[in-house]
Amino acid sequence: MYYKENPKFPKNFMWGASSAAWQVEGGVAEGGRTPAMIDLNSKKKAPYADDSICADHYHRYKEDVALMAECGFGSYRFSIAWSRIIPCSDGKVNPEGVAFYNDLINELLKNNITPIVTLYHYDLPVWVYEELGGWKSRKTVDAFEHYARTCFENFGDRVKYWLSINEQNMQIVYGHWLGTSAGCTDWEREQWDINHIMNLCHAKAVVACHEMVEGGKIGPVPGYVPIYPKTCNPLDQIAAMNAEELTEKIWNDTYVYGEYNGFIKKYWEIHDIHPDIRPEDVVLMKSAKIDFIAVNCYRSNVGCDAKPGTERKEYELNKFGIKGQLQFPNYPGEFAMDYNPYVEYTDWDWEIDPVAIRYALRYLWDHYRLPMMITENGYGANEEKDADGNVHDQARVDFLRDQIYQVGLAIEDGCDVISYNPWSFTDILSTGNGIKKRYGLVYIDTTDEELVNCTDVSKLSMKRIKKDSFEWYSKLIKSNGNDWGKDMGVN
Ligand code: BGP
Repeated sequence: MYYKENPKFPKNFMWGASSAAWQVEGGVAEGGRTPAMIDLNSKKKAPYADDSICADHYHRYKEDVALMAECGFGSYRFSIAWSRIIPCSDGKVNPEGVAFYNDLINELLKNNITPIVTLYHYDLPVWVYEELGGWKSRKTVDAFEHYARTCFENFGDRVKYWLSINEQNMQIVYGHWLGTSAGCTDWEREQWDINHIMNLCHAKAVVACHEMVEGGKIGPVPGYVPIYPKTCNPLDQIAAMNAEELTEKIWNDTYVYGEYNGFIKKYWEIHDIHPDIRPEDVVLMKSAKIDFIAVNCYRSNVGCDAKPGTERKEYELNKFGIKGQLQFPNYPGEFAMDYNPYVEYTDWDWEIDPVAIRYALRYLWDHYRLPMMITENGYGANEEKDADGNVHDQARVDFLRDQIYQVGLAIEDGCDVISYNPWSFTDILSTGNGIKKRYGLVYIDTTDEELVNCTDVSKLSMKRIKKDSFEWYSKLIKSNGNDWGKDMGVN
């Protein structure tokens, strides 16, 4: 179906928004939480703020949940900070950490908001890195299993939707940017060992969830960026397929089929890479049957032929929000990427491409036939208050409207989609651009400068200001996707 005026969303469709502990909570040294590697990584992103305060959700979660309820939320996707629950290598459970998430979960349920909980969103505890060897060590699999089981035991009576690992593919593909490569001297090789350890952690969590959580469902959270061929040159098509394999498909195949696909096995053989995959790992991975796929989708990419012998160029993200600073990769003999002349770009050179999300849902449904939920999608922008003290974010309204419309079309195409949770509810810390790159439906009245210079968080206003997108989204979701607003204009 190409076009439908008003696509229908299923009854009981869950509308909400999404966050991650290290990007929303703050309170990093409170309630018994110990440092995470991402705290250290976030300090490397100066002049932007680190994750010490973020949106101060740790202290203001009740106010935030009240706003979610006012907006009409049916779901909220957030993550648990591993080092709040298990702060040290002795494995002891931190009651204060458990109490914080119990309070948050209970507050959500009181407001009829279904919690969708990520176990791991980039925040490896420092003790796991220093004392166990981090992602390179098999000891981390046991530690992760203990952490996951602790979460299921303490929250599984009320939380039924669980997510294992956020964007494992991006943690490998952008290992330096996200800090996954800490301590590695030969990333080209070591990334595959780390990836395997992550796969084992994911599998352990899936098995434990099914064993411990009555009615519990669990899935992975791939970051999905559809890759279109630049032209109908068959070589561009193959390049796009190579890019698809090496940035996302090999992960999705592994989650769904419980084994590495032929493409990656051959890739390892050609590059003389030998991850330590043991017979018992193969059994574990096969036994971990996921219930759904959670999809993070913001943009698309264009793949094109990269001739052997041409100069290798790495993918360089746009780090400062000034258009034109992104560098696309050229991997000779594999693939290159390029700008897409058919779409607009954000200030960070991310493609504004609503059709990408329909493509993602169609692709994943066609390949894997599993229910899907959108756990991230959104518009990151430089934003300030207007003279009237409000934030008129028409660009975000346009972005969300066009994207949600395409989700609706994917549902009309026959895809099984159960929930939509854009990134993010309030403004929160971005992975590399502090609070300057804003995604929220709710503005947080602060700046990176204020956060960097703050010595006492209780003195900050951190006022929550509902943006225009909040009001627009509220109407849409309260009507279960019927009231698009007067400016409905579809692509
Ligand atoms: C996803 C991550 C999130 C989030 C988002 C936006 O890949 O799961 O943690 O930050 O991207 O990215 P950024 O903050 O870099 O704009």
